[in-house]
Amino acid sequence: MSEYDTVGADVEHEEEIPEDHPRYQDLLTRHRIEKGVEKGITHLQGMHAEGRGSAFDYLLGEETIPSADAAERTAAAHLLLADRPVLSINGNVAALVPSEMVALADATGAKLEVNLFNRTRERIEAIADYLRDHGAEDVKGIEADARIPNLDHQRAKVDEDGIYTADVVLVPLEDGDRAEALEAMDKTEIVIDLNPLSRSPQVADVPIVDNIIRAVPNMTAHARELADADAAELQAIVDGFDREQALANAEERIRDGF
Ligand code: PTJ
Repeated sequence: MSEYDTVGADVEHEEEIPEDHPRYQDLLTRHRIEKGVEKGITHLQGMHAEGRGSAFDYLLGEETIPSADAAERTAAAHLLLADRPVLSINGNVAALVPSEMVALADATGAKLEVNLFNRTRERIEAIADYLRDHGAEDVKGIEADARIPNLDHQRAKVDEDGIYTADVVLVPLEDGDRAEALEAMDKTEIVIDLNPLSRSPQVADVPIVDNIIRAVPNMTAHARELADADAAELQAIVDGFDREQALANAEERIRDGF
């Protein structure tokens, strides 16, 4: 029996997962999603989404590949250049990276908005409370006084002074219909999704094919490093990014392993 055989499904606190376990990141994400479901912030379907993501992450080598790092730097530049940037939070995002999303919002001046695929008042409020527990001050998405055009009622609900009027929006782990509908509103759309073939990264201006637990802290690090950059420097980063190449590089890594 190896020392790791003791890491079972009944880990109560994430500190109990040994950091040197060969599948540490996977165990940590699974644990956070499970706790998110227990707390009422993550939908049960979030576990299925996590399983799909985990399979792609395994094939990517569970690391941030160079094209994903470039996408993360470009995303940071877009958020810093934006007039009204918004970071969208669903039940998986809240469970996996709550304080990291708050840190990214602080580093870029973006607003945080809870926006759910399976929307209920209880989950919206539980997620907003959870983000406040992790340092968020203002959390949007509760009013839901505007609608994304061409989407069914529940999934279309957003805040007028949040996603509806945002010029740049980060939508991690997003459903394809909504990613397309946001793109049709002419927003600059940044998507984090481990599956490069999924519709959301396919329609994004900046597709980030990386695990959200690595992508968000890396975006924050880039944003902090670029804090004093002028608009021309940020625009040069944006102009130098090739979305098609980023998607192709990720697919190549997944299919061929290099
Ligand atoms: O909280 P809600 O109600 O808004 O629901 C959220 C989920 C994620 C359940 C909902 O949006 C959904 O069903 O999403 P999909 O259609 O399963 O898409 C999720 C995408 O995220 C898939 O393409 C996964 O590969 C990807 N994904 C899953 N986990 C991660 C990930 N991408 C990056 N990092 C992850 N940890």
